[in-house]
Amino acid sequence: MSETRDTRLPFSLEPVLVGLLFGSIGLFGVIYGIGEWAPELASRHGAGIDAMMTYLMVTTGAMFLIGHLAMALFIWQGSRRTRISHRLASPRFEKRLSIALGVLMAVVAEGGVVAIGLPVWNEYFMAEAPPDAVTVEVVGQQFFWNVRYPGADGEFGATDIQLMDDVVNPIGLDRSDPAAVDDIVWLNEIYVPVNRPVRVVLRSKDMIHSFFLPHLRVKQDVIPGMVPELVFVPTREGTFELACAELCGLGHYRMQGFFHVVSDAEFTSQLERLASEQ
Ligand SMILES: [Cu+2]
Repeated sequence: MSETRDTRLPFSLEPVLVGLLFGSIGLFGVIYGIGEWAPELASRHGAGIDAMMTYLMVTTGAMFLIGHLAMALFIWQGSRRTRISHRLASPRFEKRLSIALGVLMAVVAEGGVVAIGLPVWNEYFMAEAPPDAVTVEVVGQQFFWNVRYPGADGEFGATDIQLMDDVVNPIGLDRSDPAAVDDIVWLNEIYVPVNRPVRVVLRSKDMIHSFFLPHLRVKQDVIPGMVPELVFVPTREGTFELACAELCGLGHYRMQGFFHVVSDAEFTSQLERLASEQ
C-alpha cells in the first residue's frame, strides 16, 4: 500500500520557477495585449469591426491565460510527486473532455466572430451605394494612388490603355469622350465629405496593391483586371493616412496617400480647386 501512495518530494525551486515562467507568459501576454492597438476610429462600420476584434481578443486572451495558469499549476503539483500513482481520469473521459473543450473554443471564438462580424460584412461589402454617395475612383500603380472624381455629370469618362502616359495622363483618360471632359484626376489626395456615404471604385494598373485606411477600418486588395467597390461612411473630420498594405515593389514604403475627411463646404471648394487645376 505504501508503494502506491502518492508520496511528496520536499520543496524544490526548479518546478516553482518553471511554473512561474508559464504563468507569467500567460499574464504578460494578456496584460501586453490589453493596450489600445488600433488608431482612433473614423468610420461608421468600423465600430462593428472593433467590437469583433475586442470580442476575439477577450475570449482568446481568457483561454490563453487560463491555459497557462493551469499549466503552471500542474507543473508545480506534478513536480512534487515521486511517481504517477493514479490516473486522474479514464482515457474515455480524457477523449471526451478534449473534444468538448475543442468544440467549446471553436464555438466561442469562431461563432462569436461570425455572429458579430456577418452584419458588418453585409454593411461593408453587400450594401448598394445610396444615391447621395460620393463616388471616387482610385487607381493603384507603382507607387502612387491615382484619384479620379467623375465631375458634375457624375459619370467617369472612358479610359484607353494606349493613352496612358505616366507624366501627363497616368490613367489614360480619353478627353474626347464627352463624359471625360469634367473628370478630375489627381494624385495621392482624396477629399470626401464627413457623414456621407463614400463609394470607392478600385483599380490597379500593374500589380496587386492594397487600399488601406487604418482609421476607417477599410482594407481592400486592388488586383489588375478586377474592379472592387467599397461603400463606407466617414464619421470624423481629419486627414488620415492611406497606405498600400501589399508589398508591391521596391518603392512600396512610399506608396502613401492622404484621405481628407472635410465638411460639405470644404469638399465643394476643394473639388472646385482641383477642377481648376486640370
Ligand atoms: Cu502598392
